[in-house]
Amino acid sequence: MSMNGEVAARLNEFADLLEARDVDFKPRAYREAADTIADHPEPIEELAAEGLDAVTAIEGVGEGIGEKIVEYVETGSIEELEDERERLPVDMAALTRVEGVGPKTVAKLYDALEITTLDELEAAAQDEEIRSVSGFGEKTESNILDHIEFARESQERKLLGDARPVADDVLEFLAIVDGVERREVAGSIRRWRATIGDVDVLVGSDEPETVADAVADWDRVDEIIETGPTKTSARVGSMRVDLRVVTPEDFGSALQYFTGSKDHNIHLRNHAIDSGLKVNEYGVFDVSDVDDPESGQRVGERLASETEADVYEALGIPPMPPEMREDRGEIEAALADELPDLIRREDLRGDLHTHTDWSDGRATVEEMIEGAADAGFDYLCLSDHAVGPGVFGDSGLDDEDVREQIDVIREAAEEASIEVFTGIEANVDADGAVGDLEDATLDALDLVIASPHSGLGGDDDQTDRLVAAIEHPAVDVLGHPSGRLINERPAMEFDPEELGAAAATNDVALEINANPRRLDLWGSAVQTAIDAGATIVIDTDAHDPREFAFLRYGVHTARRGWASADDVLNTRDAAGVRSFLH
Ligand code: DGT
Ligand code: CA
Ligand code: CA
Ligand code: ZN
Repeated sequence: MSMNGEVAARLNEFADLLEARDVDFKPRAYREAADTIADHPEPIEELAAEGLDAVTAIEGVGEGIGEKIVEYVETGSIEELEDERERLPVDMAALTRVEGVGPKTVAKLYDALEITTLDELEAAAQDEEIRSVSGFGEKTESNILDHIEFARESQERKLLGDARPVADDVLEFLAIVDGVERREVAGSIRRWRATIGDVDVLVGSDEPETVADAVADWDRVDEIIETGPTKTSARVGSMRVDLRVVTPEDFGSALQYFTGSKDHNIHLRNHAIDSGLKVNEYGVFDVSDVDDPESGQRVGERLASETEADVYEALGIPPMPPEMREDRGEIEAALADELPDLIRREDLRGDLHTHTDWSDGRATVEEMIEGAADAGFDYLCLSDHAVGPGVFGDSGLDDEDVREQIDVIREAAEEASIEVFTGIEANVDADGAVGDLEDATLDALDLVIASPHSGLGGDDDQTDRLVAAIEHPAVDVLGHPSGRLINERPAMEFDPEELGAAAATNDVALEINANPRRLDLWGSAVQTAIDAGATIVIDTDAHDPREFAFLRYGVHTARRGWASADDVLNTRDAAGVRSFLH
């Protein structure tokens, strides 16, 4: 795992501390550098090891910032940052996660009330102390109370995109450990939840000590948090990994139990009880008519434990994929023999939302096309940002740029082994208007994505805004519909059923944006939208060919939404996609 995220966090903290004491310009430069580094494909520690020049070669990283990065990689701290922290000794990252609380607010609350942590902030709001600080009122106070829980959760949960690679590495490591007969991830990571509390790993082995010793010696482990005969908890980077060892005979029932979700397991257990059975991490037991004469308790014959499929079958329930186990109707569907045939990675034939260096992408038109071909796609849509308000500075394409780019793409497409669609990602403004290009420009393109990028802060329902965008005659795809950035910006409020119905009526596909910071739409919203008749499209929003690898997060999110291949636009061939487009 690279240090890019960690370095970005330090730079952001530095920016916040500078902003807190009213320093101009610098905070913005630090934040932009932090964003670039967070997304940078090369490990920052490797560049720092090469020297300052390699670091400042990254766009937006000047000498001053570069030196701090090298200092951090070499020494683990930044002297100037430590000085700033002394001036304002608060948990800046946590406090500014509260919607509406910025660095300057943090500084004022520290000066007036000595608030340094989320807990102290919550206590002060509950005790009605904040309203007494000059410049604050009851509204701010209740706003803080409303948003503190989101802030707390977001500091505890990791992005799937950061956790999954760790889980993959653990599995790969276990493959060569002596005594490991079976191995699998469990918990939220196996269900591909968008955020992960900890990474659960299950091993089937008759030699638990050997396995525990091997894990403790693994060079990726930074700390052993606790270790016992059957469970080891370790810290790998910032991730907690819980590894349990069970006998190979118990592996299936343990896997079922530790995969969860908790709600799914509770429902399953109740179903078992109704059938005179008992289910736990050791198996399924028949307890209908067996009494232990000594204790008077019922004990039962073990019906299943070795494989997960055995466990479900012993309960009379067809097994369903882990992504569905959220107690959203999957047990009822299984009992009715109505489990959907979920989409798989290999069903997808192309990517319909990507960027190039014409806007804020990092690769050329040709590099993106080549990368898509290498990723095995049959087609690709290049959909750079259109001009308009949002977060892209002046990088968006205007009408003339679009016309020029269409020619460039057509020319590149002639050389390409895959089909290339011309597209644009236009901004959905606060009223749902899709700006700022001429209708003729939109009509000249193969595919138009409309995505909300601005006006995302509000709490009120945004269904009408999104439906208005869907109803725009040129729009083919609604991109990352909620605008959420996981742990950073909450999703806007909308009714997924209404959205799904509008999308179905207007032949617009709703996106699952596979970028792990977004995963937008998410499982439950996808499920509702599909039920309402909507077509889904799974896109990477790649800004670089390496980001085509995000696709798997989109596929598993679609599976969490019970999507089958038929529900997803980009399982069709290029001609099929074309016939869907306006
Ligand atoms: P996370 O780690 O917060 O992202 O979510 P999970 O689902 O991985 O939860 P975790 O790590 O606390 O526990 C792993 C699994 O163990 C969970 O999905 C289901 C099972 N489990 C844990 N506690 C309970 C419980 O109290 N009752 C039942 N039925 N199952 C539990
Ligand atoms: Ca877990
Ligand atoms: Ca756990
Ligand atoms: Zn995009």
